[in-house]
Amino acid sequence: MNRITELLGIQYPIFQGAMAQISRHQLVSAVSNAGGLGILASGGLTADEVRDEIRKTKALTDKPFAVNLMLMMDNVAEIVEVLIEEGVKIVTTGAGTPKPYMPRLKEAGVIVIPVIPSVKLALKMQELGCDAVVAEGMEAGGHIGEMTTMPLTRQVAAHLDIPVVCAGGIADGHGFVAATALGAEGVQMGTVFLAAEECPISAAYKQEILISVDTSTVVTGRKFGAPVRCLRNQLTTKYLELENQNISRHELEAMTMGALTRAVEDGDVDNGSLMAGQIAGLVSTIRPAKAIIEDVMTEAKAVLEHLSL
Ligand code: TUI
Repeated sequence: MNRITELLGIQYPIFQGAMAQISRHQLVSAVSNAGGLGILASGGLTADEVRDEIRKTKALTDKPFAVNLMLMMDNVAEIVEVLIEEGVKIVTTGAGTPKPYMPRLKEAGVIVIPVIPSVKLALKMQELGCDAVVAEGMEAGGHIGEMTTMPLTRQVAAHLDIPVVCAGGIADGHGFVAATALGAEGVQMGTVFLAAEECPISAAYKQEILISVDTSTVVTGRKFGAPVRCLRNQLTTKYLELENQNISRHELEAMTMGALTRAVEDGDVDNGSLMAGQIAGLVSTIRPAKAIIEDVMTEAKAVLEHLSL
């Protein structure tokens, strides 16, 4: 037991990252039923779709789960009301500050855990009354910051009084122990859950994760201050070529419009956006979410036993 498991009433301090269009009720309920924290992604959904996902999750698990607010979306206020109406107890946030929604969430007794990419933002979140933070390094998939996981996690843990969860580059017990050694009280993993049996992505996207290696990911959109990490494919190669020329952000955005849906739903691994973190090279088997979580904990114990100074 530590502050994270106690705060959230979960068995293991393992969060499943909220992946837009992917972290739906099937995966979320499997992770929560296995003793971790399943997190529903609201990115790209309408408030009614979020309500539907919450209800479907509740029908599949009686264990704690969370909903993630993607703060770049314009329907966040509406989603916040749905979460409160549906009695959601835990909210994580990403891609911005939850400040405007804090009074409403706290008045409703919701536990708020923002994902942050720097110590400065972590301190702000603590001041705002957040309950914990997820320090996410740029090894992660999707929308990322600039700090890498190790220096970020260590410095956030050294500066904050509230608990810290570490994300970005973790997929097994070794990563879990490393995160703990840096002062984190839990981990958040996304990429390894892409290969979960219950993860509802196309078979082709899953297969690309299984065959990827350490250097398979690239970061697009750096030039526009909106970096996104994905598996390298035809789309990212073309995007990076154009990014290096004087092409407008608008034109590039048109190219990536609907790209995540193409990967997740259509299995178009050439022209889709296959968001994944740098640890994808370690993920080589499809397992149930329960096995992923139990393997992390079993391996972490073995790693700890064999550590010596
Ligand atoms: O949010 C993420 N990762 C995501 S969101 C996403 S959806 C998307 N789809 C296509 C293009 C772009 C996004 C895919 N991946 N991770 C959490 C995260 N949050 N990383 C970085 C941050 C962050 C950044 C700025 C958190 C706070 C922040 O605050 C800035 C401010 O407003 O003060």
